[in-house]
Amino acid sequence: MEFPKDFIWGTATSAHQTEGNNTNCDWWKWEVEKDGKRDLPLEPSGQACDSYNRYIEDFELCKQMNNNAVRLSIEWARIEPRRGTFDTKALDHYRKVLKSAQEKGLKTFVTFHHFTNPTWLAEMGGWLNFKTPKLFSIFAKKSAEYLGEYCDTITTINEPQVYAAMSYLSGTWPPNKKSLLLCLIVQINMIRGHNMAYKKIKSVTDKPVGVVKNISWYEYSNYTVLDKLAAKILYFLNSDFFLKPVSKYLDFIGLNYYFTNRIVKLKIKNPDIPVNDLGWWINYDGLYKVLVSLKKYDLPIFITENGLADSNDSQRTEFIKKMLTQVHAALSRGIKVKGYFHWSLLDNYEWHHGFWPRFGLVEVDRTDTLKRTPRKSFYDYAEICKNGIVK
Ligand code: IFM
Repeated sequence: MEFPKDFIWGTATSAHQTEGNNTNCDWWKWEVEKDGKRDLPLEPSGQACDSYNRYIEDFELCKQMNNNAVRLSIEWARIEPRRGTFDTKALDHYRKVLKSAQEKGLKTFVTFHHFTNPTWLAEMGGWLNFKTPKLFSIFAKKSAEYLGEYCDTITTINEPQVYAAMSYLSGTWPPNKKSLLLCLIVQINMIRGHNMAYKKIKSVTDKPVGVVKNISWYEYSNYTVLDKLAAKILYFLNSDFFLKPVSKYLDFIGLNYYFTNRIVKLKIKNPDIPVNDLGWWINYDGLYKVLVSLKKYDLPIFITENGLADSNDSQRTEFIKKMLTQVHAALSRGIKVKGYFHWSLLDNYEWHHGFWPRFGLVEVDRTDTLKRTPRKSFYDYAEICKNGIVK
């Protein structure tokens, strides 16, 4: 299977999960304030992968993998440590980081919000506050002004609905709320936040701007017609419900695909195999189906994340090849898929799970050295990226 010559090949990471010592954000506070009363997070992010300092080494790994792009995020809490105060040192740091990626021949796909919020924002109610979309758009404009030159592509918010559900519905992530209403308000504010940020970013740069949406596919059993109905409703809620209201303000769609859910007798009941280390059902054709469903937007699509927790690297190469087979099938059907980013370059901080799930093409030694060691799948992916061919 041959991919187009200009296809984007990369890996993805985020700031809080890799940089280390992201002390000024809500996640850090939640991690260090853990007392005996709660189990989560399993461990704090601490120095994570120390990518704040080791970014050059990380980009060298991307190059070694024949990638032509890299996806990463900048940290709002570092750039705007106090409301309305922008830290030029932090902006200069990201300028250096992005410039160094570009100098290595990597196009930069830069996300402005990836789950974490500055503590001052969290203290005023975070994404529940109707002022937050505006505040986000101010931060986004400032970042685009300062860093736009070094961003090839910008994405505003990463997985807004995952954030809303984990933080305000299941209550797993800070601020640990369990309310359908609050979850809905957060989604609405994130829709507003994206639209406002898009306009503000576009006023200072002509770089393409999109959003990153996690979309799971929903299958259903033949037991009852209600399963079909439930699957359709759930699919709508995790795709078009968010995408439709932002679709006027998108130059492309960033798609994160990890798994499919199967509805059996109105419950999610997925097959036991194949699964990754986190128990997520690996279903390849779900990716194809999601891509087909996005065709109606008639926008370029980048797979901004796709990957698996696989500590002994026994499934990763096959996973990548089979997912890319689905991407290729979508391309043959005229769907404008422009690139693929594997999640992740490195083993990193998997939020409330801590560090045990291993998503990296590169293993990170969690003893104090944080030594990076490419896994076999790293070399297999490098081979694919080299010629844009999947065998
Ligand atoms: O680690 C996360 C990432 O932050 C967002 N998308 C899914 C990944 C794996 O869970």
